[in-house]
Amino acid sequence: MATDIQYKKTVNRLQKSLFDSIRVGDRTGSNSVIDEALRYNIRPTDIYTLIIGKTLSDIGELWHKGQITVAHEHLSSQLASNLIEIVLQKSPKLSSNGLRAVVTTPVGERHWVAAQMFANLLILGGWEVAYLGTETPGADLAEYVKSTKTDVVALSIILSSNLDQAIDCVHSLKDLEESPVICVGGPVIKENDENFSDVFVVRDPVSAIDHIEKQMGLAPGRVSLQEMLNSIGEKVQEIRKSKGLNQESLAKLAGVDRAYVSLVENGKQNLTMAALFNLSSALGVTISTLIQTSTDKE
Ligand code: B12
Repeated sequence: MATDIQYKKTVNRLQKSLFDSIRVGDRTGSNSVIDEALRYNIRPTDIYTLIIGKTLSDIGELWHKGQITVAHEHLSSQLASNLIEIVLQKSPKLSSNGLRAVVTTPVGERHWVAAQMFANLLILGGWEVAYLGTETPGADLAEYVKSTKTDVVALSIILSSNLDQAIDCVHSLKDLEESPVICVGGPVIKENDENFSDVFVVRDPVSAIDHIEKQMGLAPGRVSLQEMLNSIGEKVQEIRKSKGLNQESLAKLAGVDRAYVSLVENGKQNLTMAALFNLSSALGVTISTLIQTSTDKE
């Protein structure tokens, strides 16, 4: 199982490769970096924030220092947008939670990357999401939310000059008879801003989703089938190695093929109850040890 250190090293390496590819506008190269990240089971949130987001900030620094033109920056942003969608298409999604969200930015805010990422993270979490792109006026946003019976609205604000328009959105939404849960995020927002009272003001997308889901009464720590299979595979491999067994010997003890053990360890085998029972007995642990996910432990 990848340790935290290995995981972080892989994330840093992939971020550097992505920067090198995106900087020269290499679409194929940047797609392969994201494919590799998915193969290494890097979490979508980390691919978004630590790999793609960090790369765009680094590209932004070059632009800021006048080392690249805005044309280069635009190309980087377009490539990033494509990668954000690839992660969405290729990652396991939770089953529908029956809730609707809208994600957008207020008028004046043309930075869309964070909003697109947040929209996709909600989709992966089982939400039905309308991502409206940028610059939705408050009154129109409220009208849309009312007509679609939207449960949650998330706004991304990157420039402080757009705070007034964000406040306008919040007021329009709060004036609705059935006002949605509102969440605003971005680098310039302040938790104690009285204009955002009764609004979730959260910078980190993962805590934002946790907050929203708690507010909506959803059970914490839901995982997809694929995440569960990956977690079982990692657990089996970790315990097997700690007992000094190779895949062959574990297979013999559990009465299965070596190839089966390999598939299980790579999260590629949808296990039956009998297989789980045999593997856990061969490893000398209970079934619940194997099926406990990292979220259960937190
Ligand atoms: C790309 C980019 C652009 C592109 C935007 C297109 C696009 N791709 O979205 C373009 C060229 C259009 C642009 C224009 C401008 N930009 Co610009 N841009 C950037 C750049 C390089 C990357 C932004 C980005 O996508 N970052 C990656 C994302 C993932 O990070 P993030 O936005 O910070 O979001 C994270 C958190 O803040 C949070 N978050 C954000 N929103 C939300 C929402 C929710 C609900 C939650 C929970 C969390 C959350 O989660 C994200 C993940 O961790 C940044 C540089 C940088 N260091 O970020 C400058 C930057 C943001 N831009 C800046 C500026 C000044 C401008 C311009 C005013 C420049 C100009 N003179 O014209 C214009 C303004 C345009 C406008 N009206 O909006 C400044 C902002 C400084 C400030 N705070 O005031 C920055 C920081 C560059 C700099 N160092 O000066 N920009």
